[in-house]
Amino acid sequence: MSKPTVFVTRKLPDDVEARLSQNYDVRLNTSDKIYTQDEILKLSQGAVAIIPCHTEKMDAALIQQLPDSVKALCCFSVGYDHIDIQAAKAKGIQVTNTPNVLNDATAEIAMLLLLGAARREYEGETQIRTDSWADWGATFQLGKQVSGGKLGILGMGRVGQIMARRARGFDMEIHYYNRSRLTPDLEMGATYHDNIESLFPHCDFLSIHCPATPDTHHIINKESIALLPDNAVLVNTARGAVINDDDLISALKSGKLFSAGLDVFNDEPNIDPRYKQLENTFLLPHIGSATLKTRNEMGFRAIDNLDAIIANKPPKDKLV
Ligand code: 8YV
Repeated sequence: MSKPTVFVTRKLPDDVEARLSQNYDVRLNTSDKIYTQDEILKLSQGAVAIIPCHTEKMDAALIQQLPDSVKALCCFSVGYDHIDIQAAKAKGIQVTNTPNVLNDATAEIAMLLLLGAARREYEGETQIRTDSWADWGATFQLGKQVSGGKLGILGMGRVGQIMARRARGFDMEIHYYNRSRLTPDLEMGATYHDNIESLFPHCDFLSIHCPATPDTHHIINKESIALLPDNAVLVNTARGAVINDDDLISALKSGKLFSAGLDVFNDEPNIDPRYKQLENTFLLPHIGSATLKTRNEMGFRAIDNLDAIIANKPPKDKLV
């Protein structure tokens, strides 16, 4: 019997591609180019499933044109803002994601950004690399102390909870907003706020961990930034769409915010060039989940979901 065809939109780790090849006739993307929507449609012909990354925007128009052979979109990502899941549902296509397996890696990058933005990593490293470090000084390159500070977590899901755990290692006081309050065993002493107007004034540091949805679109804007204490540090490892770039850049320029650590942006990789001109930004190229261990686990999780769908069983991470 011939193997079902699966189209993988981007280059995945070797072990993931090898496991896929065992049971499927796989259309791999060896050059890792980003396909246009036309190419996605062409490469989907005859495929029973697609494994897309967040770089493939699968909007309603594209999903409606997918061949009828396609029964599943098994995302290689926890976020699924790139997929119109209602359009998929309407076409009878199941959609899955890869929750949990990237919690630790993403929280590591959030902590790196928090520390790097607070202690002015970019300026320090630039001086070393450009031979412009004059000398040590008692008032030279003073940063903002993280230990013992108040950390606000916007979105206390799986990544937010790990971030809180890591921050407790720095004796930080944790405040959070989430749609629903966590149970005390998960809250672990963190203070719950049932709206961001209540949360933001407590955030010497704010780390964003909520998904990009219509409700969270540009939730970081002039009005919400004004609620933060002066000199706050903002960290984003979630999605660029939660931030209004004009308003964040104004706050970084005016000194309202001490600094920002950003791993995700609007319109990646063509980010707002003004971020690169600011000295009080610490910028990374969307590498929250970029460890081999995590990328393998994401791939295996996507394959587990695919295997279940092919076997007519409910996939673990079914979105629709
Ligand atoms: C992934 C992410 O690398 O999983 C997500 O939602 O943002 C990233 O960590 C990327 O989405 C893979 O498609």
